[in-house]
Amino acid sequence: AAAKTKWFTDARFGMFIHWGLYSAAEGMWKGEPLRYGNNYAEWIRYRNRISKEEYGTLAKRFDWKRINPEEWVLLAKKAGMKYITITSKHHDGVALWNSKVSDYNLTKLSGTNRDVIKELAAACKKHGIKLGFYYSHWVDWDHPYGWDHNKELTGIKDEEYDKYWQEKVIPQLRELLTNYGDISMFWFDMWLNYKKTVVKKEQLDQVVRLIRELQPNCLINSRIGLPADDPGVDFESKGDNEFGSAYTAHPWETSGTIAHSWGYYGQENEWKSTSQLLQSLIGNVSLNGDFTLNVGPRADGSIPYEGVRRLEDMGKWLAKNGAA
Ligand code: FUL
Repeated sequence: AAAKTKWFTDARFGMFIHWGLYSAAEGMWKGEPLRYGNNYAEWIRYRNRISKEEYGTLAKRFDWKRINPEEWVLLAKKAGMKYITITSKHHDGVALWNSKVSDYNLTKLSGTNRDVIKELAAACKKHGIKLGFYYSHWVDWDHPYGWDHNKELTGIKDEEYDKYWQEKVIPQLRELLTNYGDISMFWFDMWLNYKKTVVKKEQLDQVVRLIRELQPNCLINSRIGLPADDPGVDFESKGDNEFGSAYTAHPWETSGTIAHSWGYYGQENEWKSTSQLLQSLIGNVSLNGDFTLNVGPRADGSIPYEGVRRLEDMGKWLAKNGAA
């Protein structure tokens, strides 16, 4: 296991990208700001109770002439990052790639022939950056039987939830593991103990088996919902912006934000300083951990200046100190 995770513990610094239909909403829906909750702009479909059809129209706001995933990769390189993890499907249920499993994907909704996941995979390969996928396996606000917080813990029947799992999760993961070259990691996202939800251990094990079979070198994070010492887990992911407090021998990371929201938020005003971000990175590294720092590009693919500036400054600091 140690050989498999060596690149990850050596990498130390990676880029998270939250990008999806929510990026086009910018944390505002029909003049109404994001409703009260965690203030995550990528949650707007759920928070503001947007219908499937209306939410889908956000795809028309994507500026395909401007969108260029290679720019994200070049920025990651400049910052001294070694891997990129992108939201292939967030809680909204929309696939960023041209998925045959569900037409509710960015390519089809935008009426473009572009597949950003394919383009990002090519750019990562070209520039020697590892590519990983965030995939919201547990929560899906789109599939009729996916986990939706309206239904909470008891509103979905076991058989229904398994239908979602078998007709969406498994086939979509298969697509991602088959059509995009080497995938360095899957970053799943579950924050309750699965035993308290409708999710079954067998379903999580099924996902692990599929990944092991199709891409044996692909790493799996603990937020799949299994304990950190389960054989299905290769590295531990801490909570959002939760940094290390003690030395841990096994591989682990913190994913964190430059401001507050992960997805692009037009009203964002909680930017952290470069020194604060560097301190988080150095702190984690001193405890054997990684830092996966998020950017939230706009619907035209551009990353806000505040983010670009901080990443460039971090890269300069790392280069000056011989760590890039
Ligand atoms: C959380 C999600 O709910 C957020 O939207 C974000 O993706 C973060 C990394 O994980 O649990």
